[in-house]
Amino acid sequence: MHTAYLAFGANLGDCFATFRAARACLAKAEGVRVDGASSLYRTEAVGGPPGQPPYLNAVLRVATELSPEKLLALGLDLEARFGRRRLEPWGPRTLDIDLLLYDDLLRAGPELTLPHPRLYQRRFVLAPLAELAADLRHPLLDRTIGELLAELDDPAGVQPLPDPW
Ligand code: PH2
Ligand code: MG
Ligand code: MG
Repeated sequence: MHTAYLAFGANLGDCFATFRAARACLAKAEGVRVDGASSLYRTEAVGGPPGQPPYLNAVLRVATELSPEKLLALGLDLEARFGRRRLEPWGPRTLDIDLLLYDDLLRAGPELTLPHPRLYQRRFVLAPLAELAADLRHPLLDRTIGELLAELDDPAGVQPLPDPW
Protein backbone atom coordinates (compact mmCIF):
# COMPACT_ATOMS: atom_id res chain seq x y z
CA MET A 1 0.00 0.00 0.00
CA HIS A 2 1.12 3.52 -0.81
CA THR A 3 0.06 6.88 0.57
CA ALA A 4 -0.74 9.70 -1.80
CA TYR A 5 -2.17 13.20 -1.48
CA LEU A 6 -4.50 14.62 -4.10
CA ALA A 7 -5.46 18.29 -4.45
CA PHE A 8 -8.94 19.16 -5.70
CA GLY A 9 -9.65 22.57 -7.23
CA ALA A 10 -12.68 24.01 -9.03
CA ASN A 11 -14.20 27.37 -9.84
CA LEU A 12 -16.92 26.64 -12.42
CA GLY A 13 -20.35 25.11 -11.91
CA ASP A 14 -21.57 23.64 -8.62
CA CYS A 15 -18.12 23.07 -7.13
CA PHE A 16 -19.44 21.57 -3.87
CA ALA A 17 -21.51 18.96 -5.73
CA THR A 18 -18.61 18.19 -8.06
CA PHE A 19 -16.19 17.70 -5.14
CA ARG A 20 -18.57 15.34 -3.35
CA ALA A 21 -19.34 13.32 -6.47
CA ALA A 22 -15.69 13.07 -7.55
CA ARG A 23 -14.65 12.02 -4.04
CA ALA A 24 -17.32 9.29 -4.12
CA CYS A 25 -15.96 8.08 -7.48
CA LEU A 26 -12.45 7.95 -6.06
CA ALA A 27 -13.65 6.01 -3.04
CA LYS A 28 -15.27 3.45 -5.35
CA ALA A 29 -12.29 3.06 -7.68
CA GLU A 30 -10.46 -0.23 -7.49
CA GLY A 31 -7.21 -0.07 -5.51
CA VAL A 32 -7.99 3.29 -3.86
CA ARG A 33 -9.18 4.01 -0.33
CA VAL A 34 -9.84 7.59 0.74
CA ASP A 35 -8.57 7.79 4.29
CA GLY A 36 -8.43 11.51 5.00
CA ALA A 37 -10.01 14.74 3.82
CA SER A 38 -9.15 18.33 4.66
CA SER A 39 -11.75 21.01 5.15
CA LEU A 40 -13.07 22.74 2.08
CA TYR A 41 -11.49 26.13 1.39
CA ARG A 42 -12.71 29.16 -0.51
CA THR A 43 -9.59 30.60 -2.13
CA GLU A 44 -8.60 33.58 -4.23
CA ALA A 45 -7.68 32.56 -7.80
CA VAL A 46 -3.91 32.52 -8.39
CA GLY A 47 -2.71 33.25 -11.94
CA GLY A 48 -4.78 32.70 -15.06
CA PRO A 49 -7.08 35.25 -16.69
CA PRO A 50 -8.05 38.25 -14.55
CA GLY A 51 -11.47 38.30 -12.94
CA GLN A 52 -12.04 34.56 -12.68
CA PRO A 53 -14.22 33.39 -9.81
CA PRO A 54 -12.72 32.22 -6.51
CA TYR A 55 -11.88 28.54 -6.17
CA LEU A 56 -13.00 25.75 -3.96
CA ASN A 57 -9.94 23.76 -2.84
CA ALA A 58 -9.32 20.72 -0.66
CA VAL A 59 -6.86 17.85 -0.24
CA LEU A 60 -7.53 14.13 0.13
CA ARG A 61 -5.21 11.43 1.44
CA VAL A 62 -5.57 8.05 -0.24
CA ALA A 63 -4.14 4.64 0.48
CA THR A 64 -3.59 3.03 -2.88
CA GLU A 65 -2.23 0.04 -4.73
CA LEU A 66 -2.20 2.01 -7.97
CA SER A 67 1.08 3.25 -9.40
CA PRO A 68 1.52 7.05 -9.49
CA GLU A 69 0.85 6.98 -13.26
CA LYS A 70 -2.39 5.03 -12.78
CA LEU A 71 -3.51 7.33 -9.98
CA LEU A 72 -2.77 10.38 -12.12
CA ALA A 73 -4.72 8.81 -15.00
CA LEU A 74 -7.66 8.18 -12.68
CA GLY A 75 -7.59 11.87 -11.67
CA LEU A 76 -7.52 12.99 -15.31
CA ASP A 77 -10.39 10.63 -16.11
CA LEU A 78 -12.45 12.12 -13.27
CA GLU A 79 -11.65 15.65 -14.50
CA ALA A 80 -13.01 14.70 -17.93
CA ARG A 81 -16.07 12.98 -16.44
CA PHE A 82 -16.88 16.15 -14.53
CA GLY A 83 -16.72 18.31 -17.61
CA ARG A 84 -13.19 19.73 -17.60
CA ARG A 85 -12.30 21.50 -20.81
CA ARG A 86 -8.76 22.75 -21.27
CA LEU A 87 -9.18 26.08 -23.05
CA GLU A 88 -6.33 28.15 -21.60
CA PRO A 89 -3.56 27.60 -19.05
CA TRP A 90 -4.78 28.17 -15.49
CA GLY A 91 -8.24 29.05 -16.82
CA PRO A 92 -11.43 28.42 -14.87
CA ARG A 93 -12.32 24.75 -14.51
CA THR A 94 -15.05 22.44 -13.24
CA LEU A 95 -12.48 20.12 -11.64
CA ASP A 96 -8.71 19.89 -11.34
CA ILE A 97 -7.14 16.93 -9.54
CA ASP A 98 -3.39 17.20 -8.92
CA LEU A 99 -1.18 14.48 -7.50
CA LEU A 100 0.84 16.28 -4.82
CA LEU A 101 2.85 13.51 -3.17
CA TYR A 102 3.17 9.75 -3.51
CA ASP A 103 5.09 8.25 -0.60
CA ASP A 104 8.44 10.03 -0.80
CA LEU A 105 8.82 9.36 -4.48
CA LEU A 106 10.71 11.77 -6.73
CA ARG A 107 9.82 11.98 -10.41
CA ALA A 108 10.65 14.50 -13.10
CA GLY A 109 8.92 13.46 -16.30
CA PRO A 110 6.90 15.15 -19.02
CA GLU A 111 3.62 13.76 -17.65
CA LEU A 112 4.28 13.66 -13.93
CA THR A 113 6.51 15.54 -11.50
CA LEU A 114 6.65 14.45 -7.86
CA PRO A 115 6.33 16.15 -5.50
CA HIS A 116 4.04 18.54 -7.39
CA PRO A 117 6.45 21.31 -8.49
CA ARG A 118 4.42 24.24 -7.14
CA LEU A 119 3.05 22.70 -3.98
CA TYR A 120 5.42 24.59 -1.67
CA GLN A 121 4.45 27.97 -3.18
CA ARG A 122 0.69 27.85 -2.80
CA ARG A 123 -1.38 28.54 0.24
CA PHE A 124 -4.44 26.97 -1.39
CA VAL A 125 -2.51 23.67 -1.40
CA LEU A 126 -0.42 23.91 1.79
CA ALA A 127 -3.24 25.03 4.11
CA PRO A 128 -5.48 22.00 3.43
CA LEU A 129 -2.48 19.64 3.14
CA ALA A 130 -1.20 20.79 6.54
CA GLU A 131 -4.51 19.72 8.13
CA LEU A 132 -3.73 16.14 7.10
CA ALA A 133 0.05 16.02 7.14
CA ALA A 134 1.66 18.93 9.01
CA ASP A 135 4.59 16.72 10.09
CA LEU A 136 5.19 15.13 6.71
CA ARG A 137 8.63 16.01 5.32
CA HIS A 138 8.77 17.34 1.78
CA PRO A 139 11.11 14.82 0.14
CA LEU A 140 13.21 17.49 -1.60
CA LEU A 141 13.10 20.58 0.60
CA ASP A 142 14.00 19.21 4.04
CA ARG A 143 10.99 21.03 5.51
CA THR A 144 7.74 19.70 6.89
CA ILE A 145 4.46 20.77 5.33
CA GLY A 146 3.70 22.76 8.50
CA GLU A 147 7.04 24.59 8.24
CA LEU A 148 6.50 25.33 4.54
CA LEU A 149 3.10 26.82 5.38
CA ALA A 150 4.52 28.90 8.24
CA GLU A 151 7.34 30.22 6.02
CA LEU A 152 5.14 30.77 2.98
CA ASP A 153 5.02 34.12 1.22
CA ASP A 154 1.75 33.89 -0.73
CA PRO A 155 -0.64 36.80 -0.29
CA ALA A 156 -3.60 35.02 -1.93
CA GLY A 157 -6.28 34.51 0.70
CA VAL A 158 -7.69 31.14 1.74
CA GLN A 159 -10.67 30.64 4.01
CA PRO A 160 -11.68 27.29 5.54
CA LEU A 161 -15.42 26.63 5.25
CA PRO A 162 -17.66 24.95 7.83
CA ASP A 163 -19.38 22.81 5.16
CA PRO A 164 -18.89 19.05 5.47
CA TRP A 165 -18.22 17.06 2.31
N1 PH2 B 1 -5.24 26.17 -9.63
C1 PH2 B 1 -4.50 26.64 -10.60
C2 PH2 B 1 -4.24 28.05 -10.78
N2 PH2 B 1 -4.76 28.88 -9.75
N3 PH2 B 1 -5.93 29.21 -7.75
C3 PH2 B 1 -6.63 28.71 -6.73
N4 PH2 B 1 -7.06 29.52 -5.76
N5 PH2 B 1 -6.90 27.37 -6.61
C4 PH2 B 1 -6.47 26.48 -7.57
O1 PH2 B 1 -6.75 25.26 -7.44
C5 PH2 B 1 -5.74 26.99 -8.66
C6 PH2 B 1 -5.49 28.37 -8.73
C7 PH2 B 1 -3.88 25.74 -11.59
O2 PH2 B 1 -4.11 24.42 -11.35
MG1 MG C 1 -3.71 22.46 -10.47
MG1 MG D 1 -3.98 19.79 -12.81
